Amino acid sequence: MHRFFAVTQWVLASFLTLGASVTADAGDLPVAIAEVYPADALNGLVFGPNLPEPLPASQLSIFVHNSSNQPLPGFSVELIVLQSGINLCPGSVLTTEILLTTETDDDGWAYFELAGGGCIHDTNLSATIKVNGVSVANYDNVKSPDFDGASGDGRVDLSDLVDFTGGFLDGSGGLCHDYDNDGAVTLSDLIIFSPAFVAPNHCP
Ligand SMILES: [Ca+2]
Ligand SMILES: [Ca+2]
Repeated sequence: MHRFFAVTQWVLASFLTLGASVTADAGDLPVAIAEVYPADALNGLVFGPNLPEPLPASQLSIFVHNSSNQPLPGFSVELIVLQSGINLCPGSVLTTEILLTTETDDDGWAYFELAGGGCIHDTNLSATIKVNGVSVANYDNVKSPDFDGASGDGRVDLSDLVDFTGGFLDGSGGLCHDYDNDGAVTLSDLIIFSPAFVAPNHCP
């Protein structure tokens, strides 16, 4: 498995070069455009147990700017994730939905760490990002290497490997480990799973 760790960095770096833009009507405020890395390239969010180190794919970076590509500092940024199917690491806020809030910095960037496991596959509005209360991005997929076919239990171990391998080899594991949501569990997904399994990643 270690050979795949070496190529993790360049693949995730390539994800970070990609991004999509979604515009929104923000009333009297400038129209905010959000570029979300790596979620836009993956067409979904990736959670991961955050120890010993957060997975790169679980570190969400959001660039908020106007139509002239000028950053919009001081804008509130919210991340809302349907709780059903996702198990957060201890210490995260648990309500009827997962809600994280922060504010763009002087350069227009906001950051979230997605600590947890589970799977929401192909479900409308699984996750929403709002800037100053206006929806700027929606995703139908929220996934994690910590998923054993039933749920996430806060650590990436053999039970998760079994489910991943089922999807990778013959599709029997379903698409919960299809982190880039291209319809199959392939090498690009193994590159995200492998370092989480090798570490192994776990919740506090
Ligand atoms: Ca697990
Ligand atoms: Ca895939």
